[in-house]
Amino acid sequence: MLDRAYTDEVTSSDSGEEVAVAGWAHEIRDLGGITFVILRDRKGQIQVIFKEDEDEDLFNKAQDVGKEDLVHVEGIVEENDQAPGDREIQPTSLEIIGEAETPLPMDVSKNIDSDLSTRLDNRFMDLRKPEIHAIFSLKTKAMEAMQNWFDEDGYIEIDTPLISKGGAEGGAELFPVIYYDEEAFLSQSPQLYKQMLMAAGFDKVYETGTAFRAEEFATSRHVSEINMFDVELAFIEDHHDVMDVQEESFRHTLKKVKEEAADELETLDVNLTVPEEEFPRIKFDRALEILEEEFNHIPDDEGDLDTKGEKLLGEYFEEKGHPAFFVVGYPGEKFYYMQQVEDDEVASRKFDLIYKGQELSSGGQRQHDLETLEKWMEKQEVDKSNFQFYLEAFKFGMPPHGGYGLGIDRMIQKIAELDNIKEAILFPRDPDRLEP
Ligand code: AMO
Repeated sequence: MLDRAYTDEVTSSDSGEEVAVAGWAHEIRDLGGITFVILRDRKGQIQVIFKEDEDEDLFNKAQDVGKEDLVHVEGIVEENDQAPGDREIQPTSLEIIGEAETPLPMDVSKNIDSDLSTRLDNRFMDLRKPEIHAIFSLKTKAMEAMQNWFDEDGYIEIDTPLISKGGAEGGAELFPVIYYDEEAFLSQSPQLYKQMLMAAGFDKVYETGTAFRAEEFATSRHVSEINMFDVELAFIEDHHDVMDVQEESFRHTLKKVKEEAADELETLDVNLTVPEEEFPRIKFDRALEILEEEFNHIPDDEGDLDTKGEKLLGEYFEEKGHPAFFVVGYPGEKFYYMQQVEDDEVASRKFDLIYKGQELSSGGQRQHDLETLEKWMEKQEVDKSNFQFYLEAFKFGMPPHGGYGLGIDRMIQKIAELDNIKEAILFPRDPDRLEP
């Protein structure tokens, strides 16, 4: 390994010590006989000072360093309260490991904002920015916290196939792939497999995976390839048991992010509040009433809340101190696999979690009775022949169960307060973007 310390490991108390660092030239300042190179690695920045009257050769070498060149510096740490972090390096050697071509495809300094499309076109460069690093460091901590919650509660981590014969959610949103000599599809959701594992006696499972949606969209909250956190649990009473799991694990995640990603939140300028009170659980019909009464808004789609509806409801509940709430009991017609509430033809045991005015997850209690499930499939004109492998699992003792799928990218978007979901994904996919 190259001898180097991270910049955050070098402090003013190391004054007089020898150190080696490696990083990109974030800024170069030329003051006549003195050149400052601000070197950036993923942990921070450090100033390196080159003085012509102290080491002319090294000073001349420093003149060749260009912005975003990758350099390795050895030297002595000096305390300096004028320098960022109150310390700097007096170099004894300088090596340019990787030169950066000019002009740079985009500027990496914070004060020059490129538009999102340019940033995504040059994503490796965009990802060098400290505030973008903070998003992914925060995501690592958030997902660790989330998974810990489930691990500690005895859940089994699963991996389900990403290539399948059909989709769980509907035919139009599938990406076809050629699988040997037959057509197959990229998975939209692990849902059917999660359910089959309930019949396998796994009881409680979670999966951090990928889902693909071939929908047409041009919004700030959709992508074609989603990072998804899926959960399923058996022997439930009803969908409230599933919401309890979603609520507790989400609150735990927010709490851990606030504690353990405090630096990242500061870099992102986010003041995160952890909702301690119970998340309100309102019925779909009540959500429509609030929208009409308070905002004179009627969603476009009869059986769903539209983006504007979610946003307005978000404002309504945020004002009452609830950034997170559930909408429960959507019209069931579209969801053959959701359990219907008795004597209520329109309400299903489906719920959505809305956080800061955006849907983060969707789930509910499933239909576990084969006869009723098949009845709903017929009613919704779902071709049962594509689902035989799934229906088999209901014939040999399927426990009552439910679960949900949480959009990880949307969750990070909302926690980090990013305008666009794509900022929360390293290399996002949308209908117009297949590279980088
Ligand atoms: P659903 O289709 O609502 O439900 O998806 C669950 C969650 O995934 C996220 N999501 C998306 N994020 C970005 N871009 C998209 N195109 C996109 N589509 C979905 C959202 C959404 O709430 N099978 C059910 C889950 C279940 O019941 O277990 C499902 O996939 O945050």
